[in-house]
Amino acid sequence: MIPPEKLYRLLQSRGIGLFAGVPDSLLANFCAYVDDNGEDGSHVITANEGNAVALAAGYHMATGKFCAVYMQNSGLGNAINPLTSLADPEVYRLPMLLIIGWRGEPGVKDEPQHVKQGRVTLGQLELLGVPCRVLEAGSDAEAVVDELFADMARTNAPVALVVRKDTFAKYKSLRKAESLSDMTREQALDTLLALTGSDDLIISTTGKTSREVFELRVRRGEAQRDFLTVGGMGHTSSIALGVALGQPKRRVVCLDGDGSLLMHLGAMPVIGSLKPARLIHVLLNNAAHESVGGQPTAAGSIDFAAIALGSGYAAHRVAGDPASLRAAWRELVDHQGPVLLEVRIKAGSRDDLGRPTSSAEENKRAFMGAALGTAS
Ligand SMILES: Cc1ncc(C[n+]2csc(CCOP(=O)(O)OP(=O)(O)O)c2C)c(N)n1
Repeated sequence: MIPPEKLYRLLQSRGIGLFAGVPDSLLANFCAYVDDNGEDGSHVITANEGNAVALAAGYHMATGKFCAVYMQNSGLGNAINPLTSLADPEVYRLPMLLIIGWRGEPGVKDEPQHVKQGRVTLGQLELLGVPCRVLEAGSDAEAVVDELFADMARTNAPVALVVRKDTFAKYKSLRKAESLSDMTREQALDTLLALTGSDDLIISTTGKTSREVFELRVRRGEAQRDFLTVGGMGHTSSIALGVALGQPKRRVVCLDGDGSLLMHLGAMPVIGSLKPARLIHVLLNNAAHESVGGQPTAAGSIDFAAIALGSGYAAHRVAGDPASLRAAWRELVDHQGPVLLEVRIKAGSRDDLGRPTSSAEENKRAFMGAALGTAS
């Protein structure tokens, strides 16, 4: 296995002066190392992967140096537009190194949302004309990096390092998680599920939130009927908006994460301008990308009341324990929406947390059954 430090130092020695990206579980040890060593401003966790590509473009133009942009391969979709119409040799020709975690690699068992993306990752890069090399535990990292930098010197455009599962040796983050409250996400979700009614339509966000919602339904002896946004991170609130527009009489509860909300924050003013009256947007704020290793988001110091109200939401409440959560819910539940309920939680989850046992399509059918009143 490759010690994260080794790759980090190697990249620095080849002219990488900035690291930027969105964390990935497969790259978690590397991301943690970068985070611990980027206090001097040489590391930025961006809201989405396209932002990181753009940041790399600006950094290169300002310094002549290069930025390493890390991401899960799911994030390639967010990056494709700035890669194709900004950094590409047919446009501005802006060099940068992409470091892409290869979830769903063919032959490696993974969750349904990663299978297609894993299969097409190398093909997507080829189609974009981005030279790429694969890095794995047994790779000669120096040789691979040198080949890639030779490609970058030749094209003066983006190149990619595609990283296989279990490539990096363990690295324990030195960062101390700052808890926004003592409530766990699972406690908050349990409290919220108890407050919702059987007629409410629930859409939950990517990562452990949806895994916990799935398990809580089992534990509560209730049928699965919530839409679990296992892929498409950042789009949960837009899915919820679509549901709210389609079913204006039903209460729609969007269970969002702070990383997810920030990824496509532009959805909020659109929700605010359309004013779906029965939409409750719940933000489970742990100020971290907890599902993929706990790397921080900017949400620890953001005034979500100002964002919500400034975006046209009708109200905002904040809660930090089950009692205040119940009180805030009571105040908001019949409020003319949309409303934002910010639930401050601590980072962390059960070690034995499982994954949905039903397929994504089964989940969709269960949700549609609840929405259309055809549930068995
Ligand atoms: C486009 C995209 N980028 C990155 C990921 C990897 N990913 C899955 S969950 C997650 C963190 C989500 O953070 P947040 O919404 O704050 O929820 P938390 O995990 O803290 O509950 C990330 C980065 C992804 N699935 N899709």
